[in-house]
Amino acid sequence: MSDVVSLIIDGDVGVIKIDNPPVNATSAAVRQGLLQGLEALEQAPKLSAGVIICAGRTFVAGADLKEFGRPPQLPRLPELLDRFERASKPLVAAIHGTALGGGLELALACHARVAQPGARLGLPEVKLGLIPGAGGTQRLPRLVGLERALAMVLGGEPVSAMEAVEAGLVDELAEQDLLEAAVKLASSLARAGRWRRTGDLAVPTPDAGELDKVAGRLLARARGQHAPARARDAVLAAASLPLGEGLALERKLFEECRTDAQSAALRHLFFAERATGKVEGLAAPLNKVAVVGAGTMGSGITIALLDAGIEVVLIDTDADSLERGAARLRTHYQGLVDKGRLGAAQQQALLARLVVATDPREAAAAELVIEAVFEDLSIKQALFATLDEVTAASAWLATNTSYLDVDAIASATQRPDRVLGLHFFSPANVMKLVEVVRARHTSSDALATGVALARRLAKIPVVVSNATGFVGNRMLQAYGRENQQLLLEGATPWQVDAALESWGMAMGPNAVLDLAGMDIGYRARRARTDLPDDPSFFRVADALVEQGRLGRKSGRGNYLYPAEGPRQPDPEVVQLIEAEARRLGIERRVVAETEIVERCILALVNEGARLLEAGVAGSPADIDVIWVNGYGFPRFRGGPMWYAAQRGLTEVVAETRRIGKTQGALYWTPASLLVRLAQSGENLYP
Ligand code: 3H9
Repeated sequence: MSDVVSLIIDGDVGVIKIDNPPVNATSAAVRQGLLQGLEALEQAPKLSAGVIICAGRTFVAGADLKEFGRPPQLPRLPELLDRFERASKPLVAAIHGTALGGGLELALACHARVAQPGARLGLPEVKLGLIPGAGGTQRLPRLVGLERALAMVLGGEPVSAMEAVEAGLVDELAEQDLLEAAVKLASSLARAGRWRRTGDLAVPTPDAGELDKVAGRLLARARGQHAPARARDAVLAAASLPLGEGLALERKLFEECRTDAQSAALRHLFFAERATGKVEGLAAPLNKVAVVGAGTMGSGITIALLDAGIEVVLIDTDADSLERGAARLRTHYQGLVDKGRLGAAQQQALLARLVVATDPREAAAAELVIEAVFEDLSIKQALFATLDEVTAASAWLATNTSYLDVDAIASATQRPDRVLGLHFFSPANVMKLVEVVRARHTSSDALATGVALARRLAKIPVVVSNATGFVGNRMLQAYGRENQQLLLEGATPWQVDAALESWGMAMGPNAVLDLAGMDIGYRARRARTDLPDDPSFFRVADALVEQGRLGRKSGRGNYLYPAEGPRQPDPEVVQLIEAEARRLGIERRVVAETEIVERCILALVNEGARLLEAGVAGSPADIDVIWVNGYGFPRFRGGPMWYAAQRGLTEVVAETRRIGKTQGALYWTPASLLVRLAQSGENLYP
């Protein structure tokens, strides 16, 4: 029938099979094939029912995201699915893998659903700034009720096949052969001569209070995003409007989402996050990894490795630190057991893969060593010299440094081609981002091995080149310096944080400093020789540290942290800032929220462009992935470089120059890449 959809006869049942790798998305060819398949099925007198099934690893995982932004091709999915629902013969969806978005909508338009026990079903459109646009918001509530439909559509998280059965979304679990079970069910519906059209069902009467609670909770989580509120309106319409009108409203709201810049930004990130994992080079499989340094970072990395089924030797030459690290691991897993998220047997199996040691020679059998010791170049160099001696010549050696020179660390070994950076973010078992650092001699196989490991740990690796602070922290410095300068000029830490948080940053820069511990940056600045000659550079942060205000860990930093309750502004901090500003001859004034956002974000953009120019970042999309996944940049804005591109580089350059008039050229000379692109009318993205 077509390359991607075929009709196979199984007794009196026609099996429409979709085979469109990698995820059977409903591309134009699939939609055409489905229509032809349905017509052929309806016209064949010998066939009394149909089954929709997919080849490969999954049921349809959604509309084809590559088609968004291209001219639409017929048949469109909503009309096609209406046609499926009104079919003259019963249709059964046979689900394995993931039935997501348009895929679940296809299943909802069928007359019954059979799923393998491991299948997952969901409407994740909000994660792409969309709402379900092919009947999902109208048909799902008719099967599972408004409350659950709201939770699934606004939250975007899939449910398991078992939950789907309990909710009434799936009719049957196929413990054995999926196709056989679906064919049997389709045949029996045909024999009975009765089948149910989802769209004909009434929406169960909701509990209004509960509805408000569910919607309120989910919308609060979706701060700044447009799609979830539209999704709520569409789902609630299922209860108040007849199907046809509900579908028309869904269509209208879907179109608003599709043309919204937020959706373009989120779809950009979807592909960008998948592209960063594609590197040349041969990745070595890893089964045994040593982690040196049992502090917070080392323990977090160890958890991530153990969770991925890798054997770990955790080494710390200080027996007390090692014991604290080991205790942290035990507490972590015990916590999961207590919450019922891990079985006792699994806990045992995980911990059985862990060995702890104080002697670096215990790294001898490791295929990869990840160093996570104190940020001090000479300590790291000495350790790498030792590791070079004690490990096999084939072992890879990685440093988790967040800003030190990886070339200098590699130079302590005889195998600089096998040395790389693996910059995890804290807490390393939670944060998705890993900067995989290419030093001067790092081989492509070493990079590929680092990237593959990060993927195996379910993280998002981004390859960056060796430079102080790499990409993420280098940009953080530019952003942080602007924050600090704004404080001296008249803003308060809570004002800066509130402005950036309401713009969408997960946490303001001053709250972040307090969380991370301000002494870390303080020490790093003391050790560096490349900082600008600028007496106001990070002066507020330094003065706070000098007063013993290290952040949360000391109970006070930019904020006060009472033993109970949330952080609080502290007038003493304002006095300290005023004193510093006086000393530096800076006259304080009222700083507007718009100025705060503009200066912090454009500083970020300009530094990002400089890193692109210098080849430290591989692409603008890499920078976006780093800032969204490592630094809380709002996803719905697509990342700093995407934001700049959408705003227009001519405006970005003009605005950077305008700020430079009062702030000076040291920080505010627009990156020549931006100037060049703006002049030639090009943009950052192809
Ligand atoms: C929608 O359905 C709108 C409708 O309501 C209305 C329409 C009118 N399109 O993630 P992976 C590619 S909106 C095109 O690495 P995994 C992906 O780029 C959609 N391509 O694998 C990658 O390509 P490559 C709602 C897609 O096993 C490859 O497949 N659906 C699509 O870790 C493998 O992907 C969603 O939002 C797509 N829809 O995870 C689901 N999906 O190899 C989005 C994937 O070249 N997808 N690709 O890099 C996912 O969540 C995951 O891909 C999935 C598999 C869980 C399916």
